[in-house]
Amino acid sequence: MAQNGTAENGVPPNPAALPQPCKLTHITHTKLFINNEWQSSVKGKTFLTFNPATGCEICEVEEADKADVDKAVEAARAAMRRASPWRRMDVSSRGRLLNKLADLLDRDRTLLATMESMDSGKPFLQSFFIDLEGSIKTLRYYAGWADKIHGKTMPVDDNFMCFTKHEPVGVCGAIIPWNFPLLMFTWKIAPALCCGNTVVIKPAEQTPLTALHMGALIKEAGFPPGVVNIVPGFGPTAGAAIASHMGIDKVAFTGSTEVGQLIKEAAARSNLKRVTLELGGKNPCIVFADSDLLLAVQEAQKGAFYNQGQCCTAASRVFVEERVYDEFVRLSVESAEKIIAGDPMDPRTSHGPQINQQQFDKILELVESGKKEGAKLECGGLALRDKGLFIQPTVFSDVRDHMRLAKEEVFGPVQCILKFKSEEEAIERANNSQYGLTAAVFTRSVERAVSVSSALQAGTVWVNCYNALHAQAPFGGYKMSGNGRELGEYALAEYTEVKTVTIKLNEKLSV
Ligand code: NAD
Ligand code: NW8
Repeated sequence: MAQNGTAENGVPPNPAALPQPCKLTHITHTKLFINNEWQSSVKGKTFLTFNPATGCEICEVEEADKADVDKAVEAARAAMRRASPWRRMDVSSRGRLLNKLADLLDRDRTLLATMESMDSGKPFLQSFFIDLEGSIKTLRYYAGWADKIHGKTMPVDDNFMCFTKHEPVGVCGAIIPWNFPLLMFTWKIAPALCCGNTVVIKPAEQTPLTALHMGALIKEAGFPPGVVNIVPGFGPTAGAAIASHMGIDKVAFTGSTEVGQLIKEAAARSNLKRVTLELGGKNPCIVFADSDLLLAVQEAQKGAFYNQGQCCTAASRVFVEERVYDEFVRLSVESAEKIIAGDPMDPRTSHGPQINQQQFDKILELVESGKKEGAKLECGGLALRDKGLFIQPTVFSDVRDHMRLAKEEVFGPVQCILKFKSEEEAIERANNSQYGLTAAVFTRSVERAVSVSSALQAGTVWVNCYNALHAQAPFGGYKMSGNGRELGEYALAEYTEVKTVTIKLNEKLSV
């Protein structure tokens, strides 16, 4: 079976054999999670969260503001204090707690996938098979690291013993987006916790529900109070309070480049807290004439439309070699027209709604700009239905590098196809961007795969595949796509301070 729950040949599998969403008539956890307790916000404010497939409200959630972030930071600092239960815990027990949390996600998998789909509009089967799977794997991967984080001993001279310890940074702030609410939650907390830090995390205002359910699971797993604190709220209030907080030692952010710049500035102006950023991309996908063309069409399409195009990894500039260009466009359009959009809870659906009106309007505006600037609209380009925020999978050919469609992050289901003649030209144009998150190459030549992937300025290069993410492999951006790495062993460095201890030994007898 393919990752999105449809069979590899495009025929929907027998729906009875697939997991089904559960009936969710009541959301249990809607308050702030601070010190392992459910708390009302200081100002008593709340906000609504909506189902983007129907436009209906789901529930009201307590809204954190600066005063609530202060309380969360106080709890996180207390949990970090010398000789606290968290600090004294044997390191392998930390790993056991993370594995226990993974077990609880597995137990509540249907509930979490249903909640994630209601709140974000993702097709249920994608939430179930991709987001839940990725979240569980991320927790288990870092659970394994908890008792393997150690320093080195440096031979200096005989009069000293010199070694390093990898200590936790302290209180880690995290600000996450709405496109992968649960997955990003685990990408932030898992490496932070396995290194012994404590966390104050703000989910996106559009998608607070799975994060709040995680609060319940974190408590049930047995994490001590204050180790993870969850403060749902808005960016300019709760988010900004995290970025500029004097009691937070590091902040990890995933979201837009503009907000990433604000976070880094606020971090610099407050206490120079460490910053890791995972921002946007305008990711090139280069298809050579010697590639398996059907595979390239399928993967580039998955890259463009996966999660309704709302991925920082979206394949938004597909460069196709002249000789196969017409065929690639024809096959891409034929395949895009077959994508089934609709109710995210229906197992046949692989395309859901955009997250909100603002994003929906921005995407349609960029589609208009493409038409005006002379790109060729091959299919789609319209809103679907009168209810919910659906946009047809859209394919543009004849896109040119100067067009807005080729420069701006669309964050919607819009595939832009561009033509190239030579390898050198493709590399140069692919790199001609402020961004550098991911890139993909389709070719049957190993030599070409190796040399082109070396030439591309991107944190991840996929060869003959797309969106192939693994908990073991680092992920992050070159250039304005971000700073630092998430996942893999590399992420541990972002969550540890290195302490050098130098011990003077007794004078040795002279020979
Ligand atoms: P955003 O950057 O505003 O939101 C991401 C997170 O940052 C949210 O939790 C938000 O509350 C918070 N935030 C917003 N303003 C803040 C501030 N001043 N200080 C601290 N935190 C703040 O993204 P958006 O407005 O939801 O989407 C806009 C565009 O961002 C999208 O069209 C897309 O291009 C990009 N985006 C990228 C990703 C990604 O995965 N890299 C995810 C979401 C959005
Ligand atoms: C962490 C993530 C994954 C995983 C699998 C399949 C398709 C798309 C994504 C994905 C551990 C193990 C597996 C995906 C996820 C996040 C972004 C973009 C694509 N992740 N996957 Cl930002």
